[in-house]
Amino acid sequence: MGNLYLAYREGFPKALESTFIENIDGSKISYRELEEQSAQYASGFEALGLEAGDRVSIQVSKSPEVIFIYLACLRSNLIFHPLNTAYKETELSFFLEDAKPSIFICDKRNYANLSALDITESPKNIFTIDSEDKESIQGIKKEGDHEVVDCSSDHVAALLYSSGTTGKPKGIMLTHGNIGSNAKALKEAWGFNKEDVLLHALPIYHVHGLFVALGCVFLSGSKVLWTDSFNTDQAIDLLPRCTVMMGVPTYYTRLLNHSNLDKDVVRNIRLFISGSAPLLEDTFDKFLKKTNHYILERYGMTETNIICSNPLDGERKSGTVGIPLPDLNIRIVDDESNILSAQEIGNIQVRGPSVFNSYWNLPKKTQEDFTADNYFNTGDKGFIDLDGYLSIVGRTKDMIISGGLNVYPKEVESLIDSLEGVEESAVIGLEDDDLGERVVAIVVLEKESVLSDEDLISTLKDDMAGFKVPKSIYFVENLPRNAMGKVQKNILRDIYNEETNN
Ligand code: MCA
Repeated sequence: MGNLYLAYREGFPKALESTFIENIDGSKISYRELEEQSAQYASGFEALGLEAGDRVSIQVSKSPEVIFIYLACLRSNLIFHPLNTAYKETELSFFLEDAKPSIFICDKRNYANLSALDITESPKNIFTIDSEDKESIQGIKKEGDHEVVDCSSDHVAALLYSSGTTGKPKGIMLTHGNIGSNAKALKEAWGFNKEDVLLHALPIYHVHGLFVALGCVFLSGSKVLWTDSFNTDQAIDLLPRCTVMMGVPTYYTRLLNHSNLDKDVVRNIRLFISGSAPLLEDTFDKFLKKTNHYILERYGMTETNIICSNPLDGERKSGTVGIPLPDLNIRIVDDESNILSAQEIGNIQVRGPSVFNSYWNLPKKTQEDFTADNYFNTGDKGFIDLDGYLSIVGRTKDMIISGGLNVYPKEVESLIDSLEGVEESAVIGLEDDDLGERVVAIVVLEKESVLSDEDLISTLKDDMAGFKVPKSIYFVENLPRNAMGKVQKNILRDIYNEETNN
């Protein structure tokens, strides 16, 4: 496939004046601007001396400028490294220390705060995103044509981090081929075409909003109605002008709670897609009743891109994530690696062109997570039914999915346990009508400690992205443990789900 930019470019409309993005204020960005702006940034990066494989880290609010920079990185064969805007200094320090970018682009607010970062070597070039600043990245742009750098589909296009059940977050390297092959498969699977108008309310620092949503748009030359974040009123206003919406289940439950959601609002929609977290059958059923639409649920992860999808034509089975995309092989194995038959529950493994090859600088971890025949262990448990549809029934890894964002209890527990006055903690996910699961902590305090839940929560907020911070804290004398001394989180989940649901 070569450089992914060229593959995207082939999908752009012939008339480059066609709209790529329409903003909420009615202003528009054409495909021609997308092409010109990405060329100018790419020339600017090259003039700064950046070379193939250098990292460009970016932590800024959602804006079309980020898309120009993403495409510029592809054009110049640089590695795009987007960061969640919720990350605090400690988290950011880790990512910059690990990725060692040549360029870091941040919001003005964070630029003033950079001295607080705990890193041994600062990126050589640090810019803000805002055009008015004298340190703005926009100042590097160079007018004129840019020749897209030739590269193979195995070159790394993006670095995205995922935390883990133990240790520090791992950088997942996604190649031009990983991202491009998946975007092509999804465009076909979901029937994207140039008449489509996508409601884009997702963040663009994850696979979902960046590669899945925009990949389908680029390859079909369709249009995006663009919002900075998911706001239910805004979505209700925009939906009549859209043909496709992609979102996490929280978007759908919030739409269902809006009094104006009805069949008329969705009259032009041909497809609602949900992913990043399990869609409850109740949400699927209520949405069908309210709108006549069967939400299409699909399954993916940062390491693999999208693996399975319910069909565009054919039965969308609620409670399943559909069938594997073409070229992706899925198998269910037991703990001894024996391959299981249909209907049998086991560990989900996947192999295919969209699956990453290795973690950034972690060869041993990469080896652990792949089998000898190159299947990736997803860490999810599930089964394939007799029609070939996959259902996810649990996880082997201790992870919470809150509003489509992964939270690793171990990371939150480590921070809580490091606080003065805390003896130990257990972090669990409880059922939540809005977020699917919400993070809560069960904490044992040291004898004399007078810490309150508010104290703990506000301290945690200083050092950790808000979505990871427990929504509530419960104090106990002891944590329940099994004979091996392991905390029995299932018991805690039962107790507190019951307590908070009544
Ligand atoms: C924000 N907050 C959250 C979350 N988001 N708390 C728990 N879980 C969350 N997901 C907290 C903030 O810290 C803040 O706390 C308060 O909620 C309000 O923040 P705000 O940003 O206004 O929240 P929101 O607008 O209500 O956002 C919730 C959201 C958003 C709409 C569900 O998180 C979202 O858009 N999620 C989508 C994530 C996504 O794209 N995931 C894809 C990754 P305080 O008030 O205390 O400060 S997975 C992926 O890419 C794979 C490949 C896949 O399969 O898709």
